[in-house]
Amino acid sequence: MSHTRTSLQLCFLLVYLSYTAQRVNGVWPLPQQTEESAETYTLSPQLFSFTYGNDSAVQAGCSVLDAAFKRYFSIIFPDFTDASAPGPHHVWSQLKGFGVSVSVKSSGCDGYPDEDSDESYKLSVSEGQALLRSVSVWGALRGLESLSQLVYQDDYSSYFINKTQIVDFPRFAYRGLLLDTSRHYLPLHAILKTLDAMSYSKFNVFHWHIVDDPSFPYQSRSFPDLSNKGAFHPFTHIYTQTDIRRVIEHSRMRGIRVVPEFDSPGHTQSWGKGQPDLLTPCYKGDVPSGSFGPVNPTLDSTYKFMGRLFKEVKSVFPDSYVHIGGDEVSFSCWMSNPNVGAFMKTMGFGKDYTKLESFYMENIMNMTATLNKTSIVWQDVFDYHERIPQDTILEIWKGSTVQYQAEMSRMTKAGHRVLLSAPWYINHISYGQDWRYSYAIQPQNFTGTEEQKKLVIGGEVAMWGEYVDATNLTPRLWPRACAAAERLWSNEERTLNADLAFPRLEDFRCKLLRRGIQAEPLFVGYCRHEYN
Ligand code: CP6
Repeated sequence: MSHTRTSLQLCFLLVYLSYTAQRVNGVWPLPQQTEESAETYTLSPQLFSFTYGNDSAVQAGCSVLDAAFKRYFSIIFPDFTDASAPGPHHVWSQLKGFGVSVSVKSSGCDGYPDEDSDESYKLSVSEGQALLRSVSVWGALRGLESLSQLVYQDDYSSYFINKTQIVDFPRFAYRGLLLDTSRHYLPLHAILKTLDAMSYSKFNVFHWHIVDDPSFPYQSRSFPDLSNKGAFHPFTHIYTQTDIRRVIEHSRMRGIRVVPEFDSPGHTQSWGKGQPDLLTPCYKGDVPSGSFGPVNPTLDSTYKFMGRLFKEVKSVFPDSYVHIGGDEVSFSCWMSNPNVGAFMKTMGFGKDYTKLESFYMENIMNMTATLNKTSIVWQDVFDYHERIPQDTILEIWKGSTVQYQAEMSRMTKAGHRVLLSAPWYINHISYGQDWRYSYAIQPQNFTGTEEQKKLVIGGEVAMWGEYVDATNLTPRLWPRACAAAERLWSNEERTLNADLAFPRLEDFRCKLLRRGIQAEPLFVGYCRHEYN
């Protein structure tokens, strides 16, 4: 009896093993529609090619896709080198070729992705070929990513892909990730690597919280003293204009927008070192105490400086959005300063310092509007300001689920577009599978009309930098950020169950390792190719 049971179990085990050896696979984040069949094709790197479809509006010479074909070839065939290529042609002749034909409907390879980019694509994998169709090159990039995730290897390192049909598009247009390069400087390679990993999860916005209280690493052309005096180190811990161009180009090649944040009037201690008279002198009694508070909103010179800074920012960062902060402004220094008091009186603000704050932010928002930029501000600005320009995007970072849902109701009722970040502060860590909390978030669960729900343009994973530098950035981000990536890309109904997502995410984490991203484990287990 026990003998029979054992062989029965063994039989199941073998079936299970042969199944997993074939395929644990899938695409992360889950495509909107996938039809997969058991029909399997063998791929060989020697006979695999990417081509532009005859009817494609973009052809060879398209910078974005030419480069993507090279990248994805290496991703799909990670252990292929010319040296490992079999020489004699009779070996090849046993293998069939496989061509990926990419057809893009509208022309344009040299531009930047932006808020209205079409990221949809259709992918059809059949015998000997894959057809990838998209409206824009940005959609083609998303399709190439999905295609690369469909390819798998057996224990003998042969490559396979199954017959598959995918129809896919993002649920939300804005799927962001915030990096904070002020609390700790992140070297260029760490930022570029993060951009690579973002593209694997179909994130499309890099929110660069580039400066803050502790350091000012942005090397400004107009105001070089900001980084000369405000960076942790004036030569080694800065982002030069060349560095920034590299970040923007690396992002563009992956369909990722770069939205810089120059946060003011709070969070600006480091600005004061290189820009005299910018910050408010705090007073102790009748005399300046020697310490400084937020940006001084009472001086013309402040607005002249901010105007020139944002004019430069516009010339450096091509995206139509710019983040202007506006969070966590402490009033105590403003309150201590008699000149600020006199200004309050002149302006008729009484003792209401939120009015002063509003006055300042209004000036900044007018500047960015004049520069044809859409402003993003932290939720604080909405909380203290009665009338914000209608097209300002509000980013929610505070509160419990109940609190931020109420906030989203109010903001969208006022007609503002909103971004949700509060539940995705993944700089916070805890013991266990905290990706499940991120996965459970439903950004449109709040009281409001369909019109209001449409004003949720997406969300952001935030990696604040107080306890994060290049040593721990990657494992803290990945695979935890992937949970939000799926929430922001995929169909809500098809991704309700985290237990169903778990094996797919485990598999995706192994893919990240295979691609050189040191993603931390989700739980007990192993990857077939462990590269750490
Ligand atoms: N820096 C800036 C921060 C934070 C914010 N703005 C922050 C606040 C609370 C937490 C995490 C980050 N470090 N400039 C708020 C948007 Cl828990």
